[in-house]
Amino acid sequence: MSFAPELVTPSIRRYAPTSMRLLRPLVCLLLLPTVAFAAARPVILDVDPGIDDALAILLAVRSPELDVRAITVVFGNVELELGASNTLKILELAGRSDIPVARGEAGPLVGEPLTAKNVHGDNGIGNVRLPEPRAKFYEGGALQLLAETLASSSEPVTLLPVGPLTNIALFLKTHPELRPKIREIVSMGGSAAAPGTVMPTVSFNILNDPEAAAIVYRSGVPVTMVGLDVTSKTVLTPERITSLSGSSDPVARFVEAVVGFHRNVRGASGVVVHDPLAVGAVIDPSFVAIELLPVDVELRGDLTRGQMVVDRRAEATWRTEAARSTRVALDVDAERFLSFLLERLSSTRR
Ligand SMILES: [Ca+2]
Repeated sequence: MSFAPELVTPSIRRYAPTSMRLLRPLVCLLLLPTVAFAAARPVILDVDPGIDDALAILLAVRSPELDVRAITVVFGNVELELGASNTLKILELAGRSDIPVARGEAGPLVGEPLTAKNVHGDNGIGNVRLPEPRAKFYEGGALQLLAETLASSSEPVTLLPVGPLTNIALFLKTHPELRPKIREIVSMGGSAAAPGTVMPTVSFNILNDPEAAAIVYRSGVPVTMVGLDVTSKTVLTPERITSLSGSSDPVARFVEAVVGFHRNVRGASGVVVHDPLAVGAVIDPSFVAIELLPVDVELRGDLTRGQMVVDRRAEATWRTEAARSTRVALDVDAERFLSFLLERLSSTRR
């Protein structure tokens, strides 16, 4: 945004008559929103709130680099209806009820859904009570909202799924004609080498629908895995958020409360901000170190179903066409990202 006055001012100063100089502030004001909009990357979030989903949504809507066109909800940390209600509440908290929200799948393609209320609280957002939302859901459902949003976009849209990949997999299956409108998929879930969460080598999001993950990662659409290798290194502790104390900003108060939930109820050191890092990687890819690597999903195995298999051999023998479109985040500048996240979550400036 700061570029606009610098671009406009010299030409006016040099060529415009005195009367035109009076119009200069107005010209700048008219141009500023145009410049900001043109720079924002269109994204659609797919969420299962979820404390870290809530932080991811708040980061996205408070980041001028992103244009959040829609949010779809999937089962996961909590049941679909609860996660969907949480999404409306979080958007209302952020003053962004204008963003359409649609409900998607209530369970995986195969098997039964898992929840993680032991981590996120019975209500999914650290048992923090937010007002009942006034906004209504987009009634067409998640697949229709994805299709309409992509079809109506003049430029390819980035998909940001941070829950089980069920909605995205079904969308890729049912709307192959819209794949060219997907710029890339940046997904939180999986692990290349870090310990898993619910199983020794398996993350919650992938275990909750391995078949959906296989469809997405084998689709040939560019997919970036932002997994436990990087997200487990980003922990928002009470010590880190002392700057939020006493803030009148309702978002800052919410963040303080959910981080406190982990400390007080779970005895954890803080909130591992898995999902916000995927959003951060879209805003500024330099937060993470990403490599082009073949990735596939183990669908069998008593102990390994849902494990992401990342081929890091120097000469991988099973590189397929789809594998050439998969990338993996292997390292993160955690300190810089956490500072950035807190700055965004503690400020209402956009
Ligand atoms: Ca999530």
